[in-house]
Amino acid sequence: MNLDKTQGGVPDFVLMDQLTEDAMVDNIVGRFKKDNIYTFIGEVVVSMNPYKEVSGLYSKAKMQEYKSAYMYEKSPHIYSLSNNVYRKLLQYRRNQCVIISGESGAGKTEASKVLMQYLAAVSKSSSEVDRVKNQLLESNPVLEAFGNAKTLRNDNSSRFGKYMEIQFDFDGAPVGASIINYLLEKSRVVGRTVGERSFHIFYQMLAGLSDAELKSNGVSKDINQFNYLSVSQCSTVPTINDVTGFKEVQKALDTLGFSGTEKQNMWKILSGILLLGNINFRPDEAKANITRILDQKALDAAAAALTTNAGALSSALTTRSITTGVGKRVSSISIPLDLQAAAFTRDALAKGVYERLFNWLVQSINSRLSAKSTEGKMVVGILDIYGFEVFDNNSFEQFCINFCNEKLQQLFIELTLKSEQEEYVREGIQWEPVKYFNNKIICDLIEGKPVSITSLMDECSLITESTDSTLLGRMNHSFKSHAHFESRDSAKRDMTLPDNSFKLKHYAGDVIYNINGFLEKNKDTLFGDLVNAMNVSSNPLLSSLFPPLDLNSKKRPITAGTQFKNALNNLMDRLLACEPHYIRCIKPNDNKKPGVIDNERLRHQIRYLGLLENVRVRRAGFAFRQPYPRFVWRYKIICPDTWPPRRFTMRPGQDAEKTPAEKIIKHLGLKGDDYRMGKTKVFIRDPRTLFDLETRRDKEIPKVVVKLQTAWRGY
Ligand code: AOV
Ligand code: MG
Repeated sequence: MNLDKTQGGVPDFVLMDQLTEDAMVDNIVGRFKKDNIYTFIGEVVVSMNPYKEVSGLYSKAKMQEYKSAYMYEKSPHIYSLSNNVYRKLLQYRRNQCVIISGESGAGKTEASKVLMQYLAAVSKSSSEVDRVKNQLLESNPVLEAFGNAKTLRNDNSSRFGKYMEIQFDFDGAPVGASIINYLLEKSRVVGRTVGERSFHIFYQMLAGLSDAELKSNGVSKDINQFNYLSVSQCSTVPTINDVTGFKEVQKALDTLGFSGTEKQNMWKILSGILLLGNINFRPDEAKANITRILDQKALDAAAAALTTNAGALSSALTTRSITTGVGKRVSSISIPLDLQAAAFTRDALAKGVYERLFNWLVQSINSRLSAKSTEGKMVVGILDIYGFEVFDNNSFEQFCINFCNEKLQQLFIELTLKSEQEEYVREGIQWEPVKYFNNKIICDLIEGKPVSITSLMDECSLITESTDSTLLGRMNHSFKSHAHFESRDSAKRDMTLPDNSFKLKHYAGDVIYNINGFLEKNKDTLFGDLVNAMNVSSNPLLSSLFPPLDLNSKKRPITAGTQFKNALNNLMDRLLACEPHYIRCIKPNDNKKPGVIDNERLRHQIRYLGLLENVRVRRAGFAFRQPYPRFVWRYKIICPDTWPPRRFTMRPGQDAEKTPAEKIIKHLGLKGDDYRMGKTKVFIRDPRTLFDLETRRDKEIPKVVVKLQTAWRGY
């Protein structure tokens, strides 16, 4: 292991002299200033976003260096972790997963790409495998274009969650992959906070398509002609080039095998979404409760881009059919929508079309990437989700995103402690658990039984008369004295909160949610008239996104909240079935600036991520552990009983190396509690012992080399 303190700090927090938050901050800052953005906590990699290109950090040559080294032999890097993942996959033939967490802008998505690049670079190659590798890597620009956007926190913020499983064959060559996507923040399509953008692809398409192509879709380059884009007053971003971005997307779509027609159909649908946003409404001159289209041209333009019937679209936006009666007496009546409801319906359609297009894109990529056979395949799963986020105005979307982060923290807590504990048990060693904050209480508040925020949302969604304030009222009643819930009406009355809001004390910080829109977003209904209007489109892609509704189905649609909850729990099960690895991302400041360190923000992240506890757990037990053969192989030269090698060290196998390992330990002068001889590994409590071992080894190596040289000369 590289124990060089000239790197600005120790490479593994476990090696710190003092175990305090201050010491952790100092260590991470010290290393960061020397461009060492990665630090270990045992096998966990802590990564701090440099917000700049660190020279020499990533390269093919560097990947090869890490490929031939063990985890601790080289300075901490995502490559070390990636190599460990890959090695374990092949050695133990067990599924691995990498869980990347951290708040918005901390570097999760970048980390996931470094990991994918490493796996692609070091694994076997052949023409078929290279096709898979290329497609794997090219799925990133496509999904980022459609699923990422500029937010106040991050210029390339993931607005969907992504879990990708790469499948490997027996030789360790990637032969396929599958992607599961989680709740896309579709509300972004129709509006967002000032200073943020919609999904990248809209801007890329307008910047990248030729004038003729745009014209044939009924649009032009001018972003301000679209209400849906101009509303947030942000069209260009200094760090983003939409023209080159679009070229990359086009190339990636080609690599993934999307046809020219498919692409054209997509651009047409995207244009149609933008044009929908330009449709406005007015009350009928005679009857105020009847809503009319304000500008027929806007309607025609949208209908043309969506290649659907303008009349059908118009009535789907301004009226709603309701079926009444039973059996043969079923009839349909049409009721008018008021101005607000019509605008709401228009937006629901735009969001619905985009979401379905995104899901189709993921499924199409999956069908291209799917391995011919999944029999006997091993997988590496990579989880890159939206990070914890707090804005001035937080809604249902932030609620879901932050819930997801709570679940991941829960998993981290369980697994780091559990796997640690299990190892001690397996090796027959006793240990005392370390105290830590368990966020299970917050997960239960959100999804637990019998009453939780999601269960109340679902109950209210079923009752037509319920409004957002009904929901808030019920939450106030049920969680009155909950330690992590506050509102104007809770036990700890916080009168500074706006009256339509509630506060959740998340593990990563307090967030005030505005209740407005929660119920509608949870219900997430798209009226049948809209589905029909899209189904009859002569754009085959659009039509396929809206299969006809089954009018006879008695099943209640599952709410968005429950769907998300189920998907997350399914994800947790998947992750639990793999051997987990962690990348914990943190960011140095909130302004996306290189070289600027906000100590308080740093300390806050270290605290809520539970990093100090992580180090403690690692240290309270035994900071270092090594399988006997490896330990003996590396340190035998420091002990006269094991060097020059005796016969017993030459025999392979774990047990055979236990005796020499103990001899080395004794030679170091370790006693009683300093170490444990487990079943297959040696455990050393004090990390400084490792310094000692390494220093002694360094001293011995030149002698061995001199001896070898002398021996050569003798020949
Ligand atoms: P996130 O995925 O954690 O946020 P990203 O991976 O998108 O964060 O990182 C945000 C930005 O920080 C990137 O666009 C880069 O400019 C910069 N960055 C991150 N990691 C590195 C690195 N290793 N080297 C150089 N620059 C980096 V979010 O998706 O918002 O939760 O939802
Ligand atoms: Mg991201």
